Amino acid sequence: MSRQRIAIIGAGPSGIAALRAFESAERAGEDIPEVVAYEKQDDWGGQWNYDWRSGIDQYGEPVHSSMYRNLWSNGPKEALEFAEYTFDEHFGRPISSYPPREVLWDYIDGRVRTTNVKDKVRFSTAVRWVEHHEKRDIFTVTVEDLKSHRTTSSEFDRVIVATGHFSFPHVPEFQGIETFPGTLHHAHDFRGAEKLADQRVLLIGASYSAEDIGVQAFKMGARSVTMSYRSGPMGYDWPEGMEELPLLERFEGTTAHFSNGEIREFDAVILCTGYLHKYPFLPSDLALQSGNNIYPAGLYRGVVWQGNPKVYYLGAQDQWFTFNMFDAQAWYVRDLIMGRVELPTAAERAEHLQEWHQRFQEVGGDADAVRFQAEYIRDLIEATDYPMFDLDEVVRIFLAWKEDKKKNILTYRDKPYRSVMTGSLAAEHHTTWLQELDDSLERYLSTPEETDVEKAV
Ligand code: FAD
Ligand code: NA7
Repeated sequence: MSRQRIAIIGAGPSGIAALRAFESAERAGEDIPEVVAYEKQDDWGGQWNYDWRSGIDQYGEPVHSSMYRNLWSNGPKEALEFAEYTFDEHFGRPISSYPPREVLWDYIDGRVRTTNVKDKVRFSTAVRWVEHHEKRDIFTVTVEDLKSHRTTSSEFDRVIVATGHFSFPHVPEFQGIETFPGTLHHAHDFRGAEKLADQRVLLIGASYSAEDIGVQAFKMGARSVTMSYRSGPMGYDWPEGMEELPLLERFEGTTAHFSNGEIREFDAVILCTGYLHKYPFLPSDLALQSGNNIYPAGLYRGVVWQGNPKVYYLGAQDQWFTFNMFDAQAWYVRDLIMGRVELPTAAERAEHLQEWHQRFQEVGGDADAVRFQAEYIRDLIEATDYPMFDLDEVVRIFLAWKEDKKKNILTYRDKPYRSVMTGSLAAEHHTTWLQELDDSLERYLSTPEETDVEKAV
């Protein structure tokens, strides 16, 4: 049999996990398929590869990353740590539990920096179309080299979709919003809160983006921060100057009317209304259609496309766990592809899907959702040689994190957690999140003199 050819679309944390999974099998002496990854950005890291642009990038492509300059991890790093490459190994010493974006990019990159996997990535190359040929059971993948404008097609036996699902903003209509004269954009285009100083800011939505952009705006001196919820409030003990109101009903110029009859004036509005699953390079019979949830329909074990089991998705679920979940998925998909794990029949897969879908339907609340995702990951790891880790302890870390946020939404990022991989306790950072205004890797890893820390205060 000729060597299989595998296309990986996207080289964010999920695509890199797939590359790493094959590389580790190769290191163990196995013959691996020929793997080609396509990444439309000039470098890898996906969301963690910060782009100062918003809207359209230098090649005329939609900007991928929704991350902002001041972003720090929104959950403890101990919950996302790779089981086979720890933070201690990468940084050579304990670091704090909530590193800034650049530090996490460095960690993702560090795991594969010294391997040959970067050679397998075609950077600045956008996948334009994927077509499955029924008779020959192969895929044609058509890509554009964004630098040379050359379009080429190649054939593959299987396709791994790892393009993420937090890049295409969901932009609902609000009555009268076209009359709002202040600054107005979606969280996807938000790059930093500095210019919100002294502004009256409205964030529509009640999830991670609203919460974090809200506290960033507060930190940078916004005059007021209002967050508007549809289903229910986040309910944190917000500091003075921050508030939650029910759904926004309509705008009249700078005035916003809320469903409880309250009225406020705003200078800036940011829609934190989530993202769409969108795969413009896939025909509809291969494209996942889903809301942002932890068990998207049609994906056996969360990764195998039921409509064509030679198409796989990584990272398609809403995420409590992130990097280590992508690894568990990538290892499982690799083993399916390499024949180390047997793919059940379509009927068996449908039954499994139904069973897990039922379990997903019974999830009631966040703590349950975290446990569900932990069990999902356990099921994947048990089928592969990815190192099992203490998932129950990670669940406890997530639950403690949620308690920390309830206690104080402005200080939760200062708390250290213990790694389930190494047992080492995170360092206390030299500067609290609220006082730190320099989010760079250099500053993060520095050991500033006491006077510098005082200066930052
Ligand atoms: P992505 O990171 O989105 O990577 C997908 C890659 O596919 C990108 O590099 C993109 O350029 C490429 N691509 C897309 N389309 C094409 C195409 N047609 N052709 C070629 N390449 C393509 N997670 C955490 O663990 N902690 C956090 O604090 C955290 N904060 C977040 C904050 C924001 C604002 C957002 C949006 C997400 C955050 N996340 C966080 C979740 C984040 O999505 C994951 O950590 C992770 O980046 C997902 O990895 P991925 O590889 O699946 O997708
Ligand atoms: P999420 O987590 O998908 O949340 C989207 C939010 O937007 C959620 O609170 C929704 O309310 C709200 N929403 C959606 N449509 C509307 C309308 N029409 N009106 C009012 N509110 C609406 O997206 P985020 O951007 O917060 O987070 C995505 C990722 O980025 C996440 O993984 C983080 O790590 C960073 P609902 O609860 O559905 O009523």
